[in-house]
This record gives sequence, C-alpha cells and structure tokens, in this order.
Amino acid sequence: MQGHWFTEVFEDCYSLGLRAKTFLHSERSEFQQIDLFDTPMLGRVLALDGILQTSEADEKYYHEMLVHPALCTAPCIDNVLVIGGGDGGTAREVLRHPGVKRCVMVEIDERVVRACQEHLPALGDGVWDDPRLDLRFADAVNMVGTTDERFDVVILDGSDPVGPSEGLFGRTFYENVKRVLGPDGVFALQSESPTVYEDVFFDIQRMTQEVFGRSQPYFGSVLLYGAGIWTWTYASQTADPLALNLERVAAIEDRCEIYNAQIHAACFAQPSFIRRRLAR
Ligand code: SPD
Repeated sequence: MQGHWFTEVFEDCYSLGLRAKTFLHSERSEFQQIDLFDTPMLGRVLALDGILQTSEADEKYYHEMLVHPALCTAPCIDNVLVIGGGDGGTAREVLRHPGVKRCVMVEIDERVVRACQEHLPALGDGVWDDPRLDLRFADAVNMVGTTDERFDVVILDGSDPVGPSEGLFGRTFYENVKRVLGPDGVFALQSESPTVYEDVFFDIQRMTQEVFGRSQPYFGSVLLYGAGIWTWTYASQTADPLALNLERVAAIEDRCEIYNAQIHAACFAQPSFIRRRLAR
C-alpha cells in the first residue's frame, strides 16, 4: 500500500480516515495547523487542526446546502456577509447569485486562504477575482460585535467548536449577527451533526430560537464529515425558509449539482426524535 492514512479522531471514540497519496502543504499558522493532501477517493482535501474541512469531490454537498436555502428565500440579497469559509467554496456559491451586489468575507486566518488559492483552486473557482468580493482578514467575532455595516444575509462557515471557531458558537455571537442583520435578514450556519455533536446541535437550535425567535435545522449528508447526518440551521426574525424565490433558484440551478427546489422542500423535514426534542 502506498501513502498514509489521514485520520480525524473524535473524542477518542469515533474516527474518519482517508488515504492520502500526496501531502501538498503543511504549516502551523498563527491560529491553527493547516494540512492539504491529495486522496485517491475525494481528490484534494483541506484539514484544520486535524479536522477534515472540505474535499474537491464532495464539497458540493456542503457548500450548496449552506448557501442556497438562505439565498433563495431571503427577502433581499444585495449584501451578504460570509464568516470563515477560507477555502472559497461558500463565497463562490453566494456569488453565483446574480442578485448579490456585494459579498464581504471575513476569515481569521489569511494563511488558509493563501494555501487554498495555491493548492485547492477548484474550490474558489474564480471567486477571488470577482469584483463583488470584499475579502477581509479579521476576527469575525469582533467584527460583528463592532461594525456599523448592515447585511441582508449572514452565512457562517466555521469548523467544529474548538480552536479559532469556538467563539462562533455562543449566544453573544448570535446576538451580534442579529444586530448586523435587518429584521428581515437571514442567518444560515453549519450546525454539526445531531449524532456526533448532539449537545452542540441542540444548543445551536435553542440559542438561535431564543435570539431570533424562529429558527429551523435542515438536513443532508456530507461524506467527509461522516456522522450519517449533517445539519445547517436557518434563523430569521421574519423570513420564511419555505418561501422559495423560484426566479433565484432558476438563476443558479444549472450550475448546482445538489440543490434544487425539491431538495429545498425536502431538507427541512425533521427526523421524529429531533422534532420531539425541539418541541419540548
Ligand atoms: N466537522 C467539520 C465541519 C466543518 C465545517 N466547515 C467546513 C468548511 C468548508 N468551507
């Protein structure tokens, strides 16, 4: 056998492994360990602090589902804020919408962006040159707490709640996101797996419900993250996640490999154990 296994271990009880045929890049930035490697099964892969983040072959299952439910239902999509997402996949999906006038992307670690631009260019797919992209290297927790800017949609593309992403999982952060969104604004975030990260998933549901008054998880599957089921969460004071803007769907669906109007309707269906627990 050639190459090495890259293994992500979760709390010493669950692991995800991928054969790495070539290591492309490895560095310790100011914030985290950054690794990029090539795999026979999923193409090039990014890991941060040993946590698998994205792969060329299955990133569409994650990025399309993170972005399009919000962008296809928000009353207005002129100004979008992307938090994290250093590989470029989230900003790429946002800017597929011709109606987006400006996408501010706030990523804490410039080294992740630079390493992905060099070794994972397929993820950005030209987004770095889009004049609507305003890329900033800053701490988003601080930015949403202090900025006077306002946005129509905020998309949070963070890692698991450890290391630089930890501050993106708390009530104060959600209150500040609500502050930078108007009353009709929409917040979409990756919200982990109810099987592997049960407490984190239900904490996110509770806190976004309390802060926004309304929030709903939605469901899919991402091979790279294992766990069987993956979730994102849609939170808004007023916007209806099922009120699909069909014109916006039509404008992007030819370029999507996962997302379409039927997937949108289906992904908000809740497994019974989650529905019961959220109803309590
Ligand atoms: N368990 C890892 C979850 C990572 C979610 N974010 C991925 C970043 C892809 N742009």
